[in-house]
This record gives sequence, C-alpha cells and structure tokens, in this order.
Amino acid sequence: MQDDLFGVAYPPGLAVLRGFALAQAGELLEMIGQVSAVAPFRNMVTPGGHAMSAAMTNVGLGWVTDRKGYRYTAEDPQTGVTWPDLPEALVGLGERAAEASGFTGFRPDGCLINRYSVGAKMGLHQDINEGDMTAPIVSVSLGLPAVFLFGGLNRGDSTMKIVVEHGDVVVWGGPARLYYHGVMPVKVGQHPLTGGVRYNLTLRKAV
Ligand SMILES: O=C(O)CCC(=O)C(=O)O
Repeated sequence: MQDDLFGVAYPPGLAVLRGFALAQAGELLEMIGQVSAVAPFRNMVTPGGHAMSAAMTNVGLGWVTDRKGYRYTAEDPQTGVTWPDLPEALVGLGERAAEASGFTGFRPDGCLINRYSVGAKMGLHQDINEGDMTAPIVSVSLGLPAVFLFGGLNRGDSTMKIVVEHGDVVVWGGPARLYYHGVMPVKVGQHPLTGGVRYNLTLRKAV
C-alpha cells in the first residue's frame, strides 16, 4: 500500500510513481532550457494581485493567471507568440504514467512548467480550469525534492505530506481529480542536474 510521510494511505484516484520519469530526466531538462529561451519563466500574478513564488512557462496550451483571472491560452500573453509545442516525448510520458495509475486514454494538450527556487511554494488549490474533468493530472518532479500536500475536496480538509523527488510522477484523477493540493516551501539544497532549483511539469487535458 502506498502512504505518505506519516503512514496515511493515499485516497482512491491518487498514485505516486517513484522514479517513473528518471530515464527521461535529462531530455526533459534540456526541453525546459529550450522552452524557456523562447517563452521565459515569469512570476505570474494572481487575480488578487499577488505574484506567485514559483516561476512559470508552458508548452502546448498554457495555463496563465493575471488580474483578469485564471485560464488557458494558445499564446504566451507576454510575447503574443504561440506557446512552444508540447513535445511528443512528454505526451508519451503523461500517457504512460496515467495508464500505470489506472487512467486509460489520457492525451494531454498542455503542460505547465513550474520552477521553484529555494523558498518558493504553491498554496493549496484545485485544478479547475480544464475542460475535461474525466482526465487526470500528471505531475513530474525534477531536481530538488519538495513536500507535496494533498488534501480533500474542501480547502480546510487535512492534508497528507508526500515527499516528491527527482523523477517521481504523481497522478490524480477520478474521485481525487478536484482534491486540493499544494507544495511546501522548497528547502535549500543542490541537485547535480538542476542546482538549487526544483522543476515541476504538470500535464493536463486543458480542453
Ligand atoms: O509543483 C508541484 O508539484 C505541483 C504543481 C501544481 O500543483 C500545479 O501546477 O497546479
């Protein structure tokens, strides 16, 4: 049985695939470098006017936030240019991870790339901007470790703490698709491939 730091069992619909993306990590990091050269990482602003501590960019359909709200766009609002294509290798990784977690037929059309420097975090939130809630979310961790928080359908529900390391993939869908989740502040560290940074690739079926 899979469980969190404190031995709490994962809820139905949540899977943690340890090391699932390890063999592709180098390729993924190279892709992040290429993407960020044309669609730079930036600290987006929430509708409430707060800059997010994780810097973001996208491939495929891109998730964005600004004073106008949260949404998916085909173009990078910063440059007006279409987000870089979602690489087929990333689509394949998402499909295989979803399949291994019991979700068949997942075909992502967008991937948010989060970059966490030391101290960056992500508050508890639900992924609700996607058009197809039958599709799971596939979340790939690279570089420094982090504590991933996974709660329930209500913001105030208790959260489990799951340490996610380089190459781990977390998948949630079905009954857990709308569960609140977040990331605790990333701690100081050095990873041989990313230095003092954590990356997260979140594959979604946006439309
Ligand atoms: O960085 C992570 O592990 C999770 C990212 C996340 O929750 C999101 O992008 O919605």
